[in-house]
Amino acid sequence: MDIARTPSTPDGNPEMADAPPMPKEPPVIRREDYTPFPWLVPVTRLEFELGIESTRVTCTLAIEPNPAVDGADVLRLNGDGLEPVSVEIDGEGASDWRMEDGDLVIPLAHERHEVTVVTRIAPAENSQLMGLYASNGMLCTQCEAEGFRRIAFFPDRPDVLSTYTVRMAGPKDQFPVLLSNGNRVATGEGEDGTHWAEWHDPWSKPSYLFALVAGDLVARTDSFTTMNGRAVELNIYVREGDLPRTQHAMESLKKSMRWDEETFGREYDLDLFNIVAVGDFNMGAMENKGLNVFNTKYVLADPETATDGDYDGIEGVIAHEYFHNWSGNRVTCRDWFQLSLKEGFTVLRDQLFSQDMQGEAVKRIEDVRLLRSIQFPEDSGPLAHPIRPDSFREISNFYTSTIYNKGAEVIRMMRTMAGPQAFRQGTDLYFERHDGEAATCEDFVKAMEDGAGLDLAQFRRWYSQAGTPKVEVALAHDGDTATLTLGQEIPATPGQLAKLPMPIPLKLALFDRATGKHRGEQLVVLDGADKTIAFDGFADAPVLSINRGFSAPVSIERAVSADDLVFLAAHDDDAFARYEAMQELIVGHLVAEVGGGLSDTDRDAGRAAIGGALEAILADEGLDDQMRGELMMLPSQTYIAEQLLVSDPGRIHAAREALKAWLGVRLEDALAALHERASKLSDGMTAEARGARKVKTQALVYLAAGSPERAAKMAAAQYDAATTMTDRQGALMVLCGLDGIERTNKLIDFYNRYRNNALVIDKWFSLQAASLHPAAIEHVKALAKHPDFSLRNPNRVRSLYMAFAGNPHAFHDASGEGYRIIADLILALDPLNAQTAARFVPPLGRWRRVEPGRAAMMRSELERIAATGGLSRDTFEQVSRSLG
Ligand code: B3K
Ligand code: ZN
Repeated sequence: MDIARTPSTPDGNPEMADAPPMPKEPPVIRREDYTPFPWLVPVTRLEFELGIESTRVTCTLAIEPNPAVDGADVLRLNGDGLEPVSVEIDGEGASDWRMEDGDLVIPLAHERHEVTVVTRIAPAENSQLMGLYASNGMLCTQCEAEGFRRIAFFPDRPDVLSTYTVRMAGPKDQFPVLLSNGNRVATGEGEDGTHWAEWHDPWSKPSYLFALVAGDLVARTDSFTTMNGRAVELNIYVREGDLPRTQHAMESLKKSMRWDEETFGREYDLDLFNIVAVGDFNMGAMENKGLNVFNTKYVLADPETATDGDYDGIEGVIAHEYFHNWSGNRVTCRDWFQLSLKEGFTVLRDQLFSQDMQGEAVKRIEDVRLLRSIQFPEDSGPLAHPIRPDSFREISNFYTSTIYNKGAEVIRMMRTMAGPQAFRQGTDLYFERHDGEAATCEDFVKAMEDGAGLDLAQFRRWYSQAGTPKVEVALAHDGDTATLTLGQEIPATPGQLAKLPMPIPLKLALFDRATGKHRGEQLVVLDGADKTIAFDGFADAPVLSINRGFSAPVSIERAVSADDLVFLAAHDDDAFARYEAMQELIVGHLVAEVGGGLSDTDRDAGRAAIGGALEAILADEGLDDQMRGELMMLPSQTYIAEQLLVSDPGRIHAAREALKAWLGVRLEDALAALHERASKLSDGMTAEARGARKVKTQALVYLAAGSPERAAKMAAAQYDAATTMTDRQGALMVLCGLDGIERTNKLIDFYNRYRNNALVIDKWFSLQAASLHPAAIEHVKALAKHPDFSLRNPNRVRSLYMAFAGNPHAFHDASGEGYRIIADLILALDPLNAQTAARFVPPLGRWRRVEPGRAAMMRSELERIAATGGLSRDTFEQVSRSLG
């Protein structure tokens, strides 16, 4: 069957082409305009007099001319919302300075100077959570990308590296713990119950890696001895009471440190590594040198309150931030257009680590599912951009799945083409060449060419071209020869209409239908617009398994029979390809159903093929339950919509639910038996128990669609018997989608049980907002008024509204109310936390790909936002790109 319905251009509904009036535009920053900073700042000294309401900052910079720049007659120090209290040059008070767009501009001869500027900031008023802010009585910082300029005037750009000494003083009872980057070099007591600490970081770093934490915290302490015998003290700082939930994070940290030595030869380079968990945080975590700051979500876990997914998330994020110590900190980025240099590479490193910790097959499937559900839609919509963008207005908007996840896929392809050993030679050379520097993506590619021995001349296009390539695949058979024809097309994206072909590494195997075996996997690189390859010695037409392991981040388009897909779903020895065959089988069926409508005969045949394949998966004793759980998963509604130029979310939802219900009825006994078997194995934290929990909830998902009353009873029993959050949350998720007393009872029970645990109450909000319940919109409106809801906490905002925006039947409700709710949220949140507000624009920005009735409503909500005065740069940029 053919699922080739992805659009070549991102525009769908041409009758809605008028642009709305726009407020004054923030400037566009372009990659091609890069120039080095005229000054070097070898030494930075910061002094903080800490207070929640008011903090005084004294920043002293030793500056000297940058020999790479001809001359300069001013020093421009970036500031955002700062006023200088005083300015001193070379020890003398200065008055010859001016403010320009928030920056402090000082006329200055191009020679060595010492510049001291005092500022006063108000952490308690900082709701943006960028710069220095207060969270639950503690003070902490977030500086990436441009937060340092909210603390002190500074050349706040990643290519200005400096060594920092930080002295902080404050009330001892309020801030018993005082932390910054590097090593604590001195401490002392002050007057009136104050104390102070001085920290020195010997490693030169950009301002975005600066961090400070002051608060009433306790630590889990451990140690690690590096491969060269350096003893490193490890601390994870949390609020008192949370300490018992830090063990998994600490284990993950130690595993990450060992793995990076063994796999990439990277050793830790300080005597101390601190992590601090913070409840109010805009994202997952931050890799500040020697002082990582984490969202509590990625630190705290025990089986009672965290799911298996949460455990994996913690392991992955701890590893990611730790790995940045080399890919990001020791080698940083020249400018923010190079963000994928550190993020794509570090995501690949954390993916490889998690594959080694958890098992390669399932981890790879999870990573591809994430890529397809978030990055593919981004790459085919109005916000599409290359992994090395050419321009932006607000860099915070470019911490995207494209930069992170597609960036990782691009480096993974280099690894696939080079092989792991040569790839390691490439990364060794990259670290050796650029240690202590601010580098570019080009530097990375060059090191790969020189170190790994690859020719990447054409491959560089992956850095400059946006859009998910489509690869047309056809296999012909004649006599003894199977002939494979490959062709590629890269869809147009905003600002990029014509594309050049890119090298695409495809792992493939040809299966003998009779034996169920193949003759060995091959790597074929599609290095032009098309390619034809003949395979001899096939008396019968083989079955093609292609893009095994998801060797390239492309969309494969081919005519393939349901029989071949059923064959691959049962026989392929590549776990990803097996999963992919199931997905392809189901997507093909649902796209045909939603697109043109299936005849009764074709619907029956399609369902029978899917039902048979799923039945075989349920019965396959050679499969472990983790993998069985993956194979049982239906493709997401987003992924199905992605196959269609313009789609009706209501129809996709109905068709997907109908198939689920049909499978639930057809396989009721087998699903119930699986649930019963798995229930006996699902206690504890072993891989077997985790697999058992996964298939239990998967079984309930189908049963809830096919036999809701039976499923409600089973889910309630699972909830009551649960010894882990995975089982309890899985059961409640299923109940949330059903009507009845069990739903109400368990929701009340869950809330009362965990009312003092913010991370679990986040789950309580999410489960209701993401539910299949027909009244999910009403539930979300009520939850927004719940006393535990607050716009000031990003985790809580995401738990309610991101879950809702990702709930297709509710968000796309035909009334348009879902769109209104998200637009209202953006407008209310924008003045408080622009970065988080702007993250809610992309769901509305998909309007061109939605049927005209809903598209008009989505677009008009975007126009309503655009017409509002005083939007942040973040939201302005996302809304204008989405309308443009
Ligand atoms: N580097 C940080 C992300 C900072 C985001 C700023 N808006 C976390 C990470 O990717 O590791
Ligand atoms: Zn990162």
